[in-house]
Amino acid sequence: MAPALKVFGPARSTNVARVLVCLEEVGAEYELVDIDFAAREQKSPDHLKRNPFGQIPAFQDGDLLLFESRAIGKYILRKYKTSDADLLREGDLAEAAMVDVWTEVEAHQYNPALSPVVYECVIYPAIHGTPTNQRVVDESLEKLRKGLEVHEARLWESASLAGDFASFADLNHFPYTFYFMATPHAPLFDEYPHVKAWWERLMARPAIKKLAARMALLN
Ligand SMILES: N[C@@H](CCC(=O)N[C@@H](CS)C(=O)NCC(=O)O)C(=O)O
Repeated sequence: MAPALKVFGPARSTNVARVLVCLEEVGAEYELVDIDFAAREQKSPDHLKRNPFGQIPAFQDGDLLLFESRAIGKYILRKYKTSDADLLREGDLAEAAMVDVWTEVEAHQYNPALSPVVYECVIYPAIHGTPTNQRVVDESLEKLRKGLEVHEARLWESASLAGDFASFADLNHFPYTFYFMATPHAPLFDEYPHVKAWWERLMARPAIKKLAARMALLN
């Protein structure tokens, strides 16, 4: 029987990978349904029912259709929470709040600074064949340095972002940082030893390792 959960979009897409990491962390069965970007399938009427912005990922659990990768991730972690896989910490108000804080930091501080470097150095050259816009990269790296100082200070205090436990907030950093590490700017992380050590611990998680192997680099 086909698994009840469906994720729409390829595993190499960063926002799809964010969802898949959560599924792998909880060990849920799922079906990955490809969306053909060359045929603009993401804008097709069928897909717009799943994601009204015509984007990936989309997610289906029976009659429930969801979009927005972070919201989908939270749904999965809530539904399949166990004592071994408790990545939202909703049983503890303060811990859950710290997971929320660092999830917001990833979405609104870290990702907007780091992702343009990934688009300019990895994704646009691979998909559109366009050269890297160095001005965009330089401006983004400057913002990223400021953000990494905050991460460094936090990870000097605790092993992971929300506390001394791995959480959804850590996982969310994985997809774009994974591709950032394939750019010429990866050595930037060496300047932040606690961030570097945290990243290496994240990369050692079995779910992350599995996804990293599937996110075939776009070259
Ligand atoms: N905030 C959304 C962003 C989704 C997004 O940007 N998806 C991109 C691929 S990574 C997409 O579908 N782009 C195609 C398009 O906009 O037509 C999420 O986290 O799910």
